[in-house]
Amino acid sequence: MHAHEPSRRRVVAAGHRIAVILEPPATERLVHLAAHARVVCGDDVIVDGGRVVEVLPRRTVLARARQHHDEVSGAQLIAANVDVLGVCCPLDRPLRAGFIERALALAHAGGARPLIVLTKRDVALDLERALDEAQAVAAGAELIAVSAFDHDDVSVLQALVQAPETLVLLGQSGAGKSTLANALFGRALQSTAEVRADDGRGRHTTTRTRLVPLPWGAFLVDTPGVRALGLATDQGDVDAAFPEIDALSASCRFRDCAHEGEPGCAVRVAVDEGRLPAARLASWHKLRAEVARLRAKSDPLAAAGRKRFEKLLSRAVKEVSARKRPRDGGPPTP
Ligand SMILES: Nc1nc2c(ncn2[C@@H]2O[C@H](COP(=O)(O)OP(=O)(O)O)[C@@H](O)[C@H]2O)c(=O)[nH]1
Ligand SMILES: [Mg+2]
Ligand SMILES: [Zn+2]
Repeated sequence: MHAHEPSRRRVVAAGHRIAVILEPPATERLVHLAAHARVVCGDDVIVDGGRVVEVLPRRTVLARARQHHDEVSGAQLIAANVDVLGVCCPLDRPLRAGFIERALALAHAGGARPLIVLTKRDVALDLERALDEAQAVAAGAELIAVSAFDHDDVSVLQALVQAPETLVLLGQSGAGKSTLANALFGRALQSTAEVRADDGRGRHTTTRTRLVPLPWGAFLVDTPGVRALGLATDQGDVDAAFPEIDALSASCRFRDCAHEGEPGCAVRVAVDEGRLPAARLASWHKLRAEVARLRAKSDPLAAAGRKRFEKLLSRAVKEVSARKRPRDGGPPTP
């Protein structure tokens, strides 16, 4: 056995200069991060001698626009390598189609596969109606209705997240995320307490977002921070969440038609003829305006879209990999 052999590990939680990694078969270990290394929950990393020496390329990211005094100041990474974005909408209250549309744009921006999960099926106000309304905005995303207390329902969800895929559940408070997470986990998850550690220079904590291994080999990102998820997308991501509007706009007279009353607007015609719900177009306008506003505030993510975002991410990755590995087990290179 070589104690210092570099090994590939998954990050459970990360903080300033420390991270918790999964250590097979079933333990966790604290490792050090270089000073400016940006590592998040779900990252795949190379660990050597008790420190993270490389962050492997991220397949997907879950990010939100960082808000500071009402100003957008960049993208905040919440988790990496999330495969399935579970968009939770409770059936015990009216469906919020706008939330689904927003989440779909977010999924497209980060690369995760959206899965619409209508929760609390057992106490649904009007299941058929909710299914119809959700289907109307699903934009091709998979859609299921579940009760967290029904074993068969939970199995359906489980089958949609195959090992070693990673699931995150998004939704408003009370949507049933925790109850569903516990059902998937098989027992009550511990509350997402911060990990505190002392690296010899002071105390450090990780974020409350944590990666939880699920019994069948898949993973769950358990996070409290997705309730007020800002829109971290670009116009193309919004269009991806509204494929029928995107398709109609090909027939608009102007290539850059904003569907705001321009002559020859095929989208307006579709609304007038009842082929496109007016609320759908209103949502599209709202999200497009929001993205444009972010762009105006020169948010680095919204400003140049996904390409620029990926550039920022790869820079973050290089920051880590470029650091020289100390030969001993000393503190991380500053
Ligand atoms: N009837 C029913 N109640 C549920 C279900 N899932 C969650 N709840 C209840 O809804 C409330 C909020 O659930 P919780 O998981 O805490 O929501 P969260 O805020 O999204 O984590 C709790 O009282 C749960 O017991 C379900 O499938 N059926
Ligand atoms: Mg909860
Ligand atoms: Zn138009």
